Amino acid sequence: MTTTEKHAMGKGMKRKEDPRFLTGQGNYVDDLVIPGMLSMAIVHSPYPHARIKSIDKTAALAVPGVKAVITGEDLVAASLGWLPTFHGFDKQMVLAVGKVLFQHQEVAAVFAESREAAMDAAELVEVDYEPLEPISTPFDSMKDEVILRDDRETKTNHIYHWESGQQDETEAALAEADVTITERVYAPRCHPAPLEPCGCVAQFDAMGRLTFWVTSQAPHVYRTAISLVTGIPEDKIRVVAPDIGGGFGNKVPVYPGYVCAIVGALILKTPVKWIETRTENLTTTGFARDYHMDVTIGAKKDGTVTALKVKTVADHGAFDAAADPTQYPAGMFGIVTGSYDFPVAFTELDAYFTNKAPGGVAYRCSFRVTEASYAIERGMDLLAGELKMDPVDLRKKNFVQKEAFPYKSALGFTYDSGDYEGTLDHALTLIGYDELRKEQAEKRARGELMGIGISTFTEVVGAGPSKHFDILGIKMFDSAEVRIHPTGTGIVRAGTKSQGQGHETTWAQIVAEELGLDPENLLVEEGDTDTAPYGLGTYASRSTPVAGAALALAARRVREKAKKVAAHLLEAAEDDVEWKDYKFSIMGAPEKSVTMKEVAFAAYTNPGEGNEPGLEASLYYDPPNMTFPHGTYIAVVDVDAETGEVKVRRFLAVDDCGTIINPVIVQGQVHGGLTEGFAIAFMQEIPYDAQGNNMAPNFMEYLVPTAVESPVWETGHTVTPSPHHPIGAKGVGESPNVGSPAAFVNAVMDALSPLGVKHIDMPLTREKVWQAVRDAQGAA
Ligand code: PCD
Repeated sequence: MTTTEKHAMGKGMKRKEDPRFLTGQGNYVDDLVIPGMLSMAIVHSPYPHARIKSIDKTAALAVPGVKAVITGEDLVAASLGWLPTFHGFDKQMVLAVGKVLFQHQEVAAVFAESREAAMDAAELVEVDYEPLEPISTPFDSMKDEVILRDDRETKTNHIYHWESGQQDETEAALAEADVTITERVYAPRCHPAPLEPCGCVAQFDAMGRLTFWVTSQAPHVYRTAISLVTGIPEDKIRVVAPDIGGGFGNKVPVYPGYVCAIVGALILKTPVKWIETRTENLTTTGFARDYHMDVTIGAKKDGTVTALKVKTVADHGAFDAAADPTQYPAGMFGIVTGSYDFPVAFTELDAYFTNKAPGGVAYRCSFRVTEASYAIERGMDLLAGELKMDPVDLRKKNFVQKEAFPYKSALGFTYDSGDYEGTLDHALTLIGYDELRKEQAEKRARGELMGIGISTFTEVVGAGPSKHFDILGIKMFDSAEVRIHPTGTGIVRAGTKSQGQGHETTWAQIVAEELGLDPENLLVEEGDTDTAPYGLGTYASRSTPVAGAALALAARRVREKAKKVAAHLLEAAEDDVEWKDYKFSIMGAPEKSVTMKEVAFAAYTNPGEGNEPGLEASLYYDPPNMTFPHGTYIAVVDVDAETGEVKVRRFLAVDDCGTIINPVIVQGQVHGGLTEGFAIAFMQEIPYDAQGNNMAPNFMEYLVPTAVESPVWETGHTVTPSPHHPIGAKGVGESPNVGSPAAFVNAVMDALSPLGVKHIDMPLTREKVWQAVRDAQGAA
């Protein structure tokens, strides 16, 4: 077996980047040390809503080593007071001027010779606040009794209304339905909480060129945004995203700290580093979810669904900094019809400002897909309960059938491919569903609470196409460049940026497969805007669907070029040469062949008359559609009625992400995402009290599961390739986070169903479960 055969597509090659990560030798932003570099610290507001009467810098400036303190007024004077948010509906104050709008909002930035001095001085910046009444819920906000944003022309806290689908038809179908269920389900405010918080280093060189090292999931977009905000010409900006310790959507937006660091480096003429603290990360940077969803499903007696209506109230905090594509204020929430063939559907959403941190980032989901998936998968279980049907039978009755693809949903998406029943059946066999139901019946007879929860989700990932998707007007295509060196090794670049996903391995495997080369010797480079082709970055599981396609096609371009050289080496007409078994050979005479390695050398030494020397290609890819991965997740839980403790005894995830590039990486992606989904279902929330205080500003309150708490994950796969992707691959990184919360909650509700408990909002903490059991017992 050649190394290509051993390592190319579909093989579980070990991650090429891991030796560096596993030996503590990654290069993160905070590892960068430049002589003379200053440290920046930020002053945060203790109040969620207050007027700023005055700011006194004197005591801070007196701290030894402190070089400067800047405030919002200083930035406004330099026309840098506001940041555009990525989808373009709103803007965000860089440093507060006049009023603070959420607890921990950035009020001033301090620059000093050491991090310690900067932090000490930040505590000495004296801000005189006049506290105002805060608004902590969108339901209070919508009354418009107090208008939070005086900078906006419209005097209301309502940000936007969005709707999709057939309202009248849906209402009519619901009125006629034999059975309807309605439930308000809340996807609580949570936070991506990457292990490495956000940070940056800004440096101007003698020629006035800015190099900006930053924890960014989208370096090119940052370069353009920085140019637009600061007026620095784009050619005078280099953005470098070095190794990143997890992004999860948190590192998509541009944050106030970045602007302050650049301003500091500019005025103080020395490099500036800013590294967030954990509390800053949890309290000021992009939160996720905070959607209150009223789900209504109508069905016939036999369980056939006839209509879906979902009405959402969204809490966007003080600024609408959701990182959604311009035309999609509620992201891809339209996937809320899920895997089911709803004849009609209607969804509407209203978003409001509150005195909470801004954000609304796509935490491991393609912009609000997790919320949508949770709503429909909970809804289907509630309907099954109402109809007294097994949730498996209800789902099977309503699945979009395998033959129906491409399938146009009632809310307008065209699903590319899927086999929902096949995947569900595979999962039922793997987990031994019938046996589990038997066991459950026995336990129930003994009064024990065992639950089985199912989620058969469909996702939409891989934005573009560019006619629908853009960030700040920049179209959501992606790009790749493949250069093969004379000795048959090469360098591969893409417009994406790994934050741990393993692109250094999978991108090499895609190119190796197309070119018959060894992926070990294809260096993958991402994240430096001076060298990478322009791309929109890595989030929304878009890298494989978009850049992955660009890589395969760029490699095929290289192969076309190589074919001409091969024809010259084989002394044959180009039309008589074919690419087979990772080699060029003469059609009908396979013994006469040349390898890509031989061709690569010839491309630089003996390309042949009329053939262009060298062996490289670059390509921009605008996908014709998105990809629609799906899966069946099954959770098995035991609930202790006395303590409210939920034990997740088993969890199986069967994913279908089309053609798999690297099964080991895919499994790792699924394990990681399930652990996050488990945390969201059972322990994580960023709640605000009625006074607007953030109640989970650190890891003592915001719980991150370790290996000790996490269940053992079982995985499986089915493969339904995407028909429009050059290698048939769909995204997978987000699926476990999208599909699992509903499986966990459905399992707990199934366990509690004998008591008559219908729904508890996440996180399902012991206390909440215990309380629900008590209330149910009390009522009985
Ligand atoms: N794959 C394979 N095959 C298939 C698919 C896929 O192999 N079929 C693989 C690839 O290549 C890569 C991975 O896997 O490596 C992933 O992919 P995707 O799905 O395409 O994705 P991406 O784009 O690359 O990435 C993104 C994602 C997201 S979205 C998130 S959140 C998360 C995930 O990813 N993040 C992270 N994962 C992860 N991991 C890690 N480690 N880290 C991190 O941070 Mo967002 O929207 O941002 O929220």
